Order: sequence, then structure tokens, then C-alpha cells
Amino acid sequence: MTVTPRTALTIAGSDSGGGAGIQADLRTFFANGVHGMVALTAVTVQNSLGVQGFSEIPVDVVTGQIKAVAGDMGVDAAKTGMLATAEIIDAVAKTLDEVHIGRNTSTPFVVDPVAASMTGHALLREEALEAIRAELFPRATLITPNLDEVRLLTGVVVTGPSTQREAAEALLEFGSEWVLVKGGHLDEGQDCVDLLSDGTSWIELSGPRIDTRNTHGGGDTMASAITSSLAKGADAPTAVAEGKRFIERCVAEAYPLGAGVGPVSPFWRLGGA
Ligand code: PXL
Repeated sequence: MTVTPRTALTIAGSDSGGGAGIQADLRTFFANGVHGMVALTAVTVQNSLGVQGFSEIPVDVVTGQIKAVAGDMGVDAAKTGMLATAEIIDAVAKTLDEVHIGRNTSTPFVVDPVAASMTGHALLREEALEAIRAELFPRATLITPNLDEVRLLTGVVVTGPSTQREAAEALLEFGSEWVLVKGGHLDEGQDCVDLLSDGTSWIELSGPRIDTRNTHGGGDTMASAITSSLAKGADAPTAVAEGKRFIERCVAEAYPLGAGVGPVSPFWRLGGA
């Protein structure tokens, strides 16, 4: 008899270029042996050169997708990426409570607070930052901001280990169980050091800094790899360590595509793409 795999749900936007957003999330879930499901929040128009615009999905369609899969197929872990507007964030938060996803339930929930694309194009309307802090962070098992998002969310400019810790402390005030402050966007150092904390444990995860311009979708892929491990029952420190090892390979095998920034490669185990 064929065994039903664990399931993971991404609540996020589409990247027409296939490298980030739900496309990265689904590739990563399936590459990690987890059945991926989607609640689409927005459709971006983009290629390797950047985002040209986006249109959000009606709020009841976003929440309908979450209820449809949660009620029938079951969700072993969920994550959010691009959420586009405060209305979508508020509605997603309420729906997650209804279907029992998030901290203080048995279904872990990862919030990747996507605010902008790598090329600086806003993927979130400005008033929505407060909704992420107030509505999503308190429901999150783990939040995974990059350094630009840390600055937008807390005002802390991370330049090294002490400001990375200050940022983690400031972010934990918003109520998530764990925070991962990713150091990938720091210029200095040969290693890429991420800091994971629940306010009691302080765990530094160090890995090689890989020299490539093709890092499109890297943040989404790392958060989805962590979500995959959580769906399979790992605790947060184990899931983050597994996610970091996974994203290192994805970045090492990232490929050029188009005239701009190419995508990371979640299917490196299959020999590419
Ligand atoms: O990598 C952040 C991200 C998330 N979601 C969508 C995106 C991007 C970056 O471009 O397009 C849909």
C-alpha cells in the first residue's frame, strides 16, 4: 500500500518567472518528500529583471483555499510568504485560528515576512507591516526575516553579532515562539551566520557564504525547507538546521536564467532545476 506523505501549506504569491513565491515553495516541499498545497494570495508579473506589478486575490478566495485543504487533506505545517495587503493578513490570521494552525496548536506555522523582492519592488502595501507584526507574529512558531525585513519591522540595523542579537530580542517581543535572524545579506565575513532564538536558547548556525549572483527565491526556499522538516515532526532547532543545509545546496547549484538574477535550485538532488 502506498503511504500518504506529510503535507505542507504555503500561503503566498505566484512568481511568473518560477523562481520564488509558491513556485519555490512547492518545489521545495516536494523535493523534501512532503505533499505541497497552496493558498494563493497574489499574482506577480515578473521575470529575472524584477517585478513589474501584482494583483491580489480576493480575500474570501484566499481563506477559502486554506479551509478547503485543511478540512479535507489536513495540514502538517504551514508557512506564509507574500501576503500583499493588511486585509489578506487579517483574514488569514482569523482563518488559521479556525483551522487550528499556529503556535499553541499541534500544527507549526512559519512566517516569512516578505516585504519586497530582491530588486526592491514592494510586495506588501505599507500599512500591512503592522498587520504582520500584530496578527501573524503572535501566531507563529517561527519567523524568518532577512536583514532588510528586520530593519523595516524593528528599526534595528544589523551589522554584526551584537546587533543580530538585539534584533532577535526586539522581534521576539512581537510574540512568535522562535525567531531566525538570517545573516545572508550581511556583506562581511566568509561565513553566513544565522541566529535562532526563543529568548532562552541562542543558537548560531554557520555555513559557507556561496559566491553567486543567482539567489532568487532563496528566502522562500529556506523557509519552505524548514516548514517541510516541521511537517515531518522535527522541532524548530532541528528544522532550521536541516533547512540551512538544504538552502546551501540550492544556492550552490543555482543557475543563470534570463538577463537578471537566476533562481536557486531546490531539485539539486535530482541533478538540477
Ligand atoms: O522572494 C520573495 C518573494 C516572495 N513571493 C513572491 C515573489 C518574491 C520575490 O520576488 O515574487 C511572489
